[in-house]
Amino acid sequence: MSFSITGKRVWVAGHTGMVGGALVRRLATENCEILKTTRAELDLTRQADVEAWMAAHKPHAVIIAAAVVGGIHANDTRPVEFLNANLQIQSNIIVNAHKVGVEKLLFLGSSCIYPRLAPQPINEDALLTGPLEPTNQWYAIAKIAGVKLCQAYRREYQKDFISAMPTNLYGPGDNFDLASSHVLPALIVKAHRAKQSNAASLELWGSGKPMREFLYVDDLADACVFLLKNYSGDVPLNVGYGSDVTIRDLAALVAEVVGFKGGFTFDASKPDGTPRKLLDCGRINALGWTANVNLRDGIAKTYEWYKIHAA
Ligand code: GFB
Repeated sequence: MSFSITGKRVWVAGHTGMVGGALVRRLATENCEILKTTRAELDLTRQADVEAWMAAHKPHAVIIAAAVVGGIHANDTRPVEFLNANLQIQSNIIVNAHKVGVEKLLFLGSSCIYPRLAPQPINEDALLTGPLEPTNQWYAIAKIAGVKLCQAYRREYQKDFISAMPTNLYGPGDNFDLASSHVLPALIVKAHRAKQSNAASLELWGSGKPMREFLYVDDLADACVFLLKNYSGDVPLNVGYGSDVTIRDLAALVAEVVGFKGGFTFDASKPDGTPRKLLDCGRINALGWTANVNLRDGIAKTYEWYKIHAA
């Protein structure tokens, strides 16, 4: 079953974020009208405001890229926001999408919704088969609820609401604040500053041994548009890059791209998080989508963006 977005109003909820920005870039190449709302115009945690805005603008399609997101430390220390604000944002949008007759909705989950020790690479069927990683359980529970709410609308009201599970993302528009960012932008900042100050080394959190898969955000945006058009199923589909690296090897690659020639130290007081989370992308690959931007090129593009906009 295919869905056409030609001539349709597509609301990118969360367009000021990294994922939303990439979606706007990608949708600009399609013949559709992109609806956007800033936080000042519409607070997505306010149910009545979301209801009024959606009733007034009646989007045909919605991509939920709005969420409270952050790296391992932010997740671990701000559990209320990661659980409650995400539940509010996604519920307000999904419930009202049904009310105003949205034809297609794409909810974005995250690879951290899978059990901490899920068999690798992680198949979609691993969902809810074991305990979650404690550092991001709050965010994971909210995202699992979003996936389930989409499935519930499919079952009870035959709505074409689907979900995708992206792996760890990075790219232009990322958060480069060391206290709340994910590892890849943090390493870009640390390597850039260490190079500028001729430091002998830069510090990594944890042991450097965990493995992570990184997907360039424009690849995710391309996958989202692909799924909007070509996927209509109950199963939340994994969207990944296809291979992973240790945090230590990622740091070496970032250092190479940035031009930092020093060494690395490790802060064992910081958590490692999940030992590994590599997604099995067999399902989306079989539909005809694969990632395009390799990790080195993606880091180089992100570093260029950082130097211009965030350094
Ligand atoms: O990207 P990250 O913060 O989150 O950390 P997760 C990944 C790994 O990099 C962890 C290590 O083992 C960190 O200890 N790391 C090393 C660092 N140096 C640094 C650093 O300077 N900053 C950061 N942030 N990490 C998140 C979840 O988990 O993944 C979210 O908490 C979300 O909910 C996201 O799902 C995709 O990959 O561990």
